[in-house]
Amino acid sequence: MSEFEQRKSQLLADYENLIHRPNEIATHNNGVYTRYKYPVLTAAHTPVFWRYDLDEHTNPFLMERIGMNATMNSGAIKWQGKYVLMVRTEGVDRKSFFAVAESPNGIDNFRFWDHPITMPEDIIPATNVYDMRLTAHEDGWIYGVFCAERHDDTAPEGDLSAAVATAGIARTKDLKQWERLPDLKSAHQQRNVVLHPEFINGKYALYTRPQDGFIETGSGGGIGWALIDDITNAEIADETIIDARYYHTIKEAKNGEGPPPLKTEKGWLHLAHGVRYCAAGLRYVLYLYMTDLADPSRLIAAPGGYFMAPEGEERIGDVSNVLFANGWIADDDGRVFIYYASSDTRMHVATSTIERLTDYCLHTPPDGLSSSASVRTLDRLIDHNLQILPT
Ligand code: BGC
Ligand code: BMA
Repeated sequence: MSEFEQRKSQLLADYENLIHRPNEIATHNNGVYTRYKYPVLTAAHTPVFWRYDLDEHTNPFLMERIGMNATMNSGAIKWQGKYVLMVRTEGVDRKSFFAVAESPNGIDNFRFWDHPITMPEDIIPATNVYDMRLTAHEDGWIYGVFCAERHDDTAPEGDLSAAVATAGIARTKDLKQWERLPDLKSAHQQRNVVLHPEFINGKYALYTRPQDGFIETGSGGGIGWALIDDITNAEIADETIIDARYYHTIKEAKNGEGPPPLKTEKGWLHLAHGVRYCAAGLRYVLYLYMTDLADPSRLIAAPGGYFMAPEGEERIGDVSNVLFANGWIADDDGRVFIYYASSDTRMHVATSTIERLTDYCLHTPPDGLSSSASVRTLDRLIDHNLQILPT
């Protein structure tokens, strides 16, 4: 066998081993969720035939021709019995695109479909698209709402970082062919926009995240809520804040809805991210909250603090100290698969159940917003426990 052929078979064999590596439950368990030892997707999980030209005539050195940098912030859906991720895949050229990876069990054996998604453009093409939320809407379509980013041409000459974030909207019946609808019209820039799965008073409902600038939310007070008359020409008329940012909390600087909320007997269960500033930059953690079943814009539970924060290797990556989630899947048996990305680099899964997550939301003490309130809350639990524990 030629050297070329040998390396090629090695590459393909290593790849199959990686894809089929069984995942394992991580030992540490706090009763709320279970982490897994291995990421479910990394850049190395993208197909070999995306990265290498496998033809000896055109690539005699068997070099990587198109490098992949990261697989992160993925939408999720149970689709034809498979656990499907809509992966934000990022090339070494810093462009993100969407690609589907599916698994038979939700925790390992994720494999990419042969081709990435070809997403039709809106009237003004975007430079970068990312962080898609998949919503199976009761109107029968599967919607993908994602961030569409363009350079801000009103910025002073030479400022190449000024950008405008809008919500791109597309829909599909098969996750392959997409119909692009016009981007969301909003008085503010928008990132982290999510479509609610049900009609509310006959209208589409969006979780929004108004922001004054591309990075800074400024006057944008948190996660918003807006009813939309026509999804094929979506425009925000009124927007109310349903989950506010707050001084000296995990969501002081920004917050944003994660995946579409899950409907439970006790209310809508929401997964979101909260951001705070620190000397190391921005720190992104995940948190949960619940809203009323009949009125999903009414907050009914806000457990204090974070639900998950970066741990171990999760803390390090292209943008370190970040957990971000925009996909989860609830199975009929109540199991929940939480797909989260660490440090803008790789995808992980954590599992839990609707029962545990709602219990967590309804019985975790809320943030008392000061050190003395935190001590009072802690003392109540300590006193309760000391009555139970043998002296
Ligand atoms: C990046 C996103 C990031 C955003 C704000 C974009 O250019 O692609 O990952 O969230 O900037 O920092
Ligand atoms: C953004 C998000 C994500 C990213 C995060 C950290 O604001 O929308 O794309 O994971 O910052 O870089």
